[in-house]
This record gives sequence, C-alpha cells and structure tokens, in this order.
Amino acid sequence: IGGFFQQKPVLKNPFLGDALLQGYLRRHLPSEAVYSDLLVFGERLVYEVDGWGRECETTPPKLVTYDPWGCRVDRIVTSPAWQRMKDLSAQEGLVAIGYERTYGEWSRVYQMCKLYLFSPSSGLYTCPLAMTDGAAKVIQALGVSGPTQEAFSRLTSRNPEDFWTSGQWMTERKGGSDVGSGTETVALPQSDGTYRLSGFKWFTSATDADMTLTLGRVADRDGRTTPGSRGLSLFYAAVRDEDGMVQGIEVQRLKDKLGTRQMPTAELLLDGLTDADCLNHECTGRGVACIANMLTLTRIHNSVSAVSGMRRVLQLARDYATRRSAFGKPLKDHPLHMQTLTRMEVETRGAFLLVMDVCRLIGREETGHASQLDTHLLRLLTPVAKLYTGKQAIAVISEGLESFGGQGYIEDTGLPAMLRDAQVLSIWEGTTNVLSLDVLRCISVSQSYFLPSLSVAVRSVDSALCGLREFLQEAVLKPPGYLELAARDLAYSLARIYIGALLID
Ligand code: MFK
Ligand code: FAD
Repeated sequence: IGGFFQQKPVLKNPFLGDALLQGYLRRHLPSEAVYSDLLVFGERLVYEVDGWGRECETTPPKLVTYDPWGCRVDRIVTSPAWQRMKDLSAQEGLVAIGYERTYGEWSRVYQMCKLYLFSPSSGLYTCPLAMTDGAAKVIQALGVSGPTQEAFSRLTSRNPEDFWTSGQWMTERKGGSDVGSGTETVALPQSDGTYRLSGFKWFTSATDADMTLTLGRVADRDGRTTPGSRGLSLFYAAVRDEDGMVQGIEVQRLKDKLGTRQMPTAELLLDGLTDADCLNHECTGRGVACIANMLTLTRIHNSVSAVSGMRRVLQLARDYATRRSAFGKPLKDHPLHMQTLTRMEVETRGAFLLVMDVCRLIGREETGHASQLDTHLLRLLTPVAKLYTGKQAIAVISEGLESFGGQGYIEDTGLPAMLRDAQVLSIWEGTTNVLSLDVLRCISVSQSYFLPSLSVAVRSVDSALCGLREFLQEAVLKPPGYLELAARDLAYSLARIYIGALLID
C-alpha cells in the first residue's frame, strides 16, 4: 500500500564535497601529495570505512569477566570493525603524520584535516587516536628514553603490527575536573625504580589500549602522600602482557553510556599495577603540568571531531534537501529551510577556521616556528576552541537531525548516534565551565601578554577587544566572584570575536 519510498541521503566523498577545506589547503598547504591523499582517503571512507563505523555502533564492546572455567580474565571484546579501525589508523598515518613532519609546520594541519574527514565514519576510533597522539606528545616533550622509547615508536608507527594506542586515566570518583584534590591513587616505589599503583580510575575510555598515562601520589616509606595537585606525579605503564591480558588491573565494569557506545569506557581497579614508570622524577609533584601537553592535544582533537560532526550532518542535510519534497517542491527550494541550513553552514565554517587556526599554531610551536605571540595564542585558543565547538556541535547536529524530519529521530538511519556522540564533546577533556575558568586564568593572570596577543592576531576587530579589556579592568573593582561568574560569557565572547575576524580575513 502506497508506492512512495523516500530516497535516503547519500554520503559523498567528504573531501570533494568540502570547498572550505580545499580552499584552506590551497591557501596554506598547496601540495599535490596532500590533495591526492585526502581525495583517495575520502573515497575509502565512503565505500569502506563508513560501514565499519556503523558496525562499531551496532556491535558494541563487551566485558568478559571470567573464562568458562571460572578464572578471572577481564577481557574487553571489541568488534572486528573496531580492530580494522586500528589497522587503518596506522596505515593512514593518522597519528604518525604529526610526528613525521614531512610538511614542516603544516604537518599538524594535514594530520587534523585527515582526522576531520575520518571522524564521523570512524566509529569513535578518533577517541583512542586523540589519547595516543597526546601520549606521544607528552613522551616527546619529556624526552624519549628508557621504557618510553619503544612506546613512542609504537604510538607513532604506520605499521599495524607495531601500532599501539594509549589510555589517559585521570578521572577518579572524587574528582574529574578537580583531579588535583580528587586523585587517590597511590604509587609505591619498588626496589628496581618502578612503581606499583593502587587506586580506582572511574572513567577510562578505549580501555583496550596497550599502554596508559596516569596520575598518582608517590608514597614515602611510611606510606604518606602529599595532598593536592602538588602531590601528583605522572606515570607510564604498559598494561598488557604478551597475550593481551591486563596485569594488576581489575576491569570492574563497562559504563552504560548515552553515546560513544562504539567504544569501551571502563571503571578500573588498579590492584597493584606493577612496572609503572614515573615520567617526572626530576620534578615530583608536577603531574598536572606534565600531562598538560596531552590535554592540549586531546582538546584539539575534540574540537576537530566537533567540527567534523557539524560538517557531516550538513553534507547529509544538503543532499537530503535535493531528494525530499514538501508542499510540491524539493526542500532546497524552500527559502526558510535553506536559511536554516545556511545558518548551520556559517556556524560550521567559523568553527572550522577557529580549529584550523589552533592546529596551525600547534604546528608552528612543535617545529620551532612559533613566536611568543603564537605560543600565548595557542594556550588561550585551545580551551576556547574546545569549549565553543563542543557546545556548537550539539546545537548544529541537533538542528541537522530536524532537517530530516521524523527520520532524523530513527535509530537505524545512523543519525541519532551523531547527536548522542556529540553530547560528550562538552563533558570530557574539561567541561565548558572548567575550560572557561582556564581561559579566565590565562587572561586575568597574564593580561599583559594574552590579550595583546589576541589583539595583534585579530586587528580587524580590535574595537571589540577594547570593550573586553575595559570590562576586565572594571571587573577588578567588583566584589570577589564577579569575574568567575562572567568566565563563560567571556570565553564565548573571545570565541565569537576571533571567529568573526577569521571569517572576514
Ligand atoms: C574525539 C576526541 C576525543 C578526545 C579524547 C577523549 C577521551 C576522554 C578523556 C578524558 O576525558 S581524560 C580526562 C580529562 N580531564 C580533564 O580535562 C580535567 C579537567 N580539569 C582541568 O583541566 C583542571 O583545570 C586541572 C585538572 C588542570 C586543574 O588542576 P590543578 O592541579 O588545580 O591545576 P593548576 O594548579 O591550575 O595547574 C597546575 C599546573 O599545570 C600549572 O603549571 P605551573 O605550576 O607551572 O603554573 C598550570 O599552568 C598547568 N596547566 C594546567 N592546565 C594546563 C596547564 N598548562 C598548559 N595547558 C593546560 N591546559
Ligand atoms: P565534576 O568535576 O564533578 O563536574 C560536575 C559539574 O560541575 C560540571 O558541570 C562542571 O562543569 C561543574 N564544575 C566543576 N568545577 C567547577 C568550577 N570550579 N566552577 C564551575 N563549575 C564547575 N576521564 C579520564 O580520565 N579518562 C577517560 O578516558 C575518560 N573517558 C570518558 C568517557 C566518557 C564517555 C565520559 C562521559 C567521561 C570520560 N572521562 C574520562 C571523564 C571526564 O573527563 C570527566 O567526567 C570530566 O572531566 C568531568 O569530571 P566529573 O565527572 O568529575 O564532573
């Protein structure tokens, strides 16, 4: 009954369909090799990888606690598609590109553009890649030596047989934002110079990782530890034996999550995890400062994923607007519908330019090209981009779902998962408020260089910054707590001012 069947939206090569991305690369990295790599990768995503991404969603990971004979095994079983994502990530150099630096200061932009294409088809494999990249950066910054030598080469390998992923175990039950006072994990020094870790990690994503970076408090001979952030040290541990089994760790359970269901997120009891290496021996108690490089990079990855989610929903919505008719004409001929899509487009473009600018800055910093201004801008704009795009992604993807009408709400179209997965972008790697306070710390503690750095970078909207500067000067005279309440609005203003400048530029 009823002969009409609606055509579904069709995914096309995301590189070919993205004029802004192509234009950005033409302007900054006009390389034939990069162009053709992204073009071919875009084809592979459509015809091969996107299906694996769906498979990751429909075959979520499971925890097997015991083997048939009652022995505790704590094995996390992931889908074959998830395994293929790991191999593909190595082959395509999704972490390696950032360290090979074939394109000098533009290598990060190249890597992040590739991840931007990959992310919506990746079945959330971009999450372990973000942490892997962050771990490699921390290790590189602290000096690749001893046990981390092998780890670094595996994290940055293009060979699937050698490639490792890393976890980032920071959050404990007492505190995820406030890891400084919330971390209870104790590290007992061993006679061979390594540490034995005991504690409870409350959220650990992509727990099938080969290694991890984590925080703990070194205990003295009497078992005493230093409280607060000053007592935290950074540890590296390879978490599996040759058979892939975890050692000294109990996987208590996998979280039952709103989204990111493709990926295991576990609660881990560190029950005497041995052979952990302290990565900041020389400056014990600098755990947060030492892991900050990981936070920077994972926050950039988060921002890339946020924009790519917006771009994907828009590409599908635009295609659908040519296939679906209402009131006698295709949706694309309804001005109000097109206005809605155009507003999403502007949001997405602005976010893309902001995020790419942060990628440009980190590329400059890593290759020794960064001026002092660049370094300050990178520190300031990383949390700005993360907090802003994390929230924007939820809004734009939600609007995107509505553009498919009722079908946007139907599970097996794959569309609802996009919204579920977007919801986490503003929570993990620092919530909106916590990052707003980070931005506030940057600009209020160091007003003398952060605001001027922004002002030079965005000359065209200097007057807007004047207003902001005046606000900050006046705020000092207000009651305590006033500035903190303004932190979020301040961070949003910064994001909008900067995006405005990039769009005009
Ligand atoms: C698809 C993409 C997927 C991405 C991967 C997702 C997987 C999920 C992974 C997670 O969610 S991992 C958990 C992430 N957790 C957080 O992001 C914690 C959020 N909380 C904060 O960021 C807090 O602000 C912070 C923990 C850093 C506060 O801790 P403290 O101990 O109160 O830090 P404090 O005193 O502000 O800073 C200590 C030092 O670190 C200072 O250095 P100095 O002592 O030299 O002054 C800071 O300057 C430095 N620091 C802190 N944050 C920094 C930083 N340096 C550079 N960049 C930063 N962001
Ligand atoms: P809380 O810190 O308790 O925050 C609760 C609320 O209070 C938030 O809205 C926050 O913005 C607000 N708040 C806190 N402090 C302030 C303040 N000073 N001023 C104003 N507002 C404030 N962590 C890991 O370490 N590794 C992982 O792999 C990992 N994976 C995750 C995967 C998923 C799917 C999720 C959801 C989380 C994951 N996390 C992981 C944890 C995540 O990083 C934390 O949940 C996050 O940092 C927030 O910490 P919390 O849950 O303790 O919230």
